[in-house]
Amino acid sequence: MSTFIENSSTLETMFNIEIPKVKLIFLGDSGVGKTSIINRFVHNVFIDKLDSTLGAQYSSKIIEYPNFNVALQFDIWDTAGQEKFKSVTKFFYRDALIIILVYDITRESSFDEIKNFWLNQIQIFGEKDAIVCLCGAKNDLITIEQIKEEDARKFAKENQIYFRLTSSFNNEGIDSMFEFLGKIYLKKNNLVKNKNSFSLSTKKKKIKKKKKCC
Ligand SMILES: Nc1nc2c(ncn2[C@@H]2O[C@H](COP(=O)(O)OP(=O)(O)OP(=O)(O)O)[C@@H](O)[C@H]2O)c(=O)[nH]1
Ligand SMILES: [Mg+2]
Repeated sequence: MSTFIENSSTLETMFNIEIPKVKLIFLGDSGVGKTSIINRFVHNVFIDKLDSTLGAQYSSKIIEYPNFNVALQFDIWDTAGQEKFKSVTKFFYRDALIIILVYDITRESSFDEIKNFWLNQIQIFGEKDAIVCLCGAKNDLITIEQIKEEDARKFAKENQIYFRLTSSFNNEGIDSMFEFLGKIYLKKNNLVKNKNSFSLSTKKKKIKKKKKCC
């Protein structure tokens, strides 16, 4: 179980702790649903007719992992999928240790682009030890899917990347995708703390207790 914390920036000063941060980038063709996933994760909203992202956009959110006594801040970069921005996107790969590659399950061409373009780009510009996840978006539209889950899963396995299905519309698979990738990042970088260390939750509880007795 993990908890999600909005308004992350003041937590470190409030509780005098250092929260590990990871840069995460979203890649994929225009209209596949990258911004919608981020909007759902960060603000829990779905906007039906979104404008295409221009350049790139930053947002952040912290997930707390009470079982690991640690929290992790995701510094999220949403990139623009439009053709004219593709050459700019490469500047965002630097230090991105989590990469989410998004395709639209109802649009085969968006999956072909992952195979023929985005994976190559990651190999050229991406950090060598980045955690990469293939994400099939718009899973609420499964009745008109063009890419079968088993084919996408097989492709991910062959390329040694993780795989997740999401729907921003239904709020399905999004929190769990971030939670899952964050957990892999924490373990890979030995950031999981032992049970006796002083966690954010412990600090919050102590502060609450103090308030009661004063
Ligand atoms: N049914 C359904 N529609 C979705 C979903 N996610 C996004 N959409 C629709 O797809 C459109 C495009 O989504 P965006 O999130 O803007 O796509 P994007 O990948 O950020 O596109 P660019 O910014 O152009 O790169 C949205 O306006 C929504 O109408 C989803 O989970 N289900
Ligand atoms: Mg966008």
